[in-house]
Amino acid sequence: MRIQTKFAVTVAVLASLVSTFAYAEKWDMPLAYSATNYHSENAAKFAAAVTEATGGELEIVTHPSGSLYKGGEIFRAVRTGQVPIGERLISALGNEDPIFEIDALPFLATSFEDAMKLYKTSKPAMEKVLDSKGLMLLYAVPWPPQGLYNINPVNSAADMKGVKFRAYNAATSRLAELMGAVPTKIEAAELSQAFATGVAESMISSGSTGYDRKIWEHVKYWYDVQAWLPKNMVVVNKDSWGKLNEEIKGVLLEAAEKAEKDGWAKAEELANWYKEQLAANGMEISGPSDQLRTDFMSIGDTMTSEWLEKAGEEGQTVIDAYKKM
Ligand code: PCA
Repeated sequence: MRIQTKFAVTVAVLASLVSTFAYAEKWDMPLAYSATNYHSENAAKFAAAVTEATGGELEIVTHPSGSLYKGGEIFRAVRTGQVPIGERLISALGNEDPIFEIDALPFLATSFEDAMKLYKTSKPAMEKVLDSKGLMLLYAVPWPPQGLYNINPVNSAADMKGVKFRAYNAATSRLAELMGAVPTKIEAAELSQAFATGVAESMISSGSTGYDRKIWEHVKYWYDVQAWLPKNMVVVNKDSWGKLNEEIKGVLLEAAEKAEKDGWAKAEELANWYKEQLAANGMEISGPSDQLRTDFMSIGDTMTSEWLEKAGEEGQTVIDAYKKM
């Protein structure tokens, strides 16, 4: 009897091991931004929560700083199934579909509250496009408001003529062009080097990225233009998703919901802190002059009408829904 019991226990243990091995799955999750950035830390917590709640049946491992795939490669890597999951800046995906560029339209949504409204109203359209590409949205988290970094003081758009401007998507390239600056696309991970070597002299970005890259070593001025709050999103490949059992899917969705909530709270909590850090490290932080603001507003109008031409009725419908909210 005792021997039989022992045997039964052994069989049960072996069976559970086998099932663990059968379902154990490792997901690599590429991220473009530095490990200490709150987006990456939030993703790492999300990954750890999933790994823990599934008892390792699904282990998610994050790869920050573009170490596995660079920012510009991540979306395609997930779409083509090279990796099951990854994080990408939404507004950089205009080539995939114009709807993604709604996320960086100057002065459409300039506060966290409005950014959330824009997220809610643009989400169904984004999800439809993602679905058609074999992807699913898990969560999205904003960057703090975007301001203008420059090595010299800027009082109007005219001061930007000929300035080497680091762009992170098509919208920031276009903005540079409309100011008469010269845009170059550079990943956040390569920013310090670009500024150190003079390849870039200016950019529009959050206090967060300036802080991460110790931008004060090269740049003196930051103007708090509050032009927009772009978001990163985490997407998953639908084939990879389809292979998970229902329990694990539930764990992932729950962890994603928490990551989204925590990420928004963190971004808002840190927004002012980042500005303080820029100032504490010797940068001059101020609002834009009236002229600069007026110039940016008019550039924003141009960019919005250009975008509406591309995004058509569907784009207009989202903007209308956002404005009504
Ligand atoms: N930082 C990212 C995108 C937006 C932001 O605030 C970057 O500069 O690449």
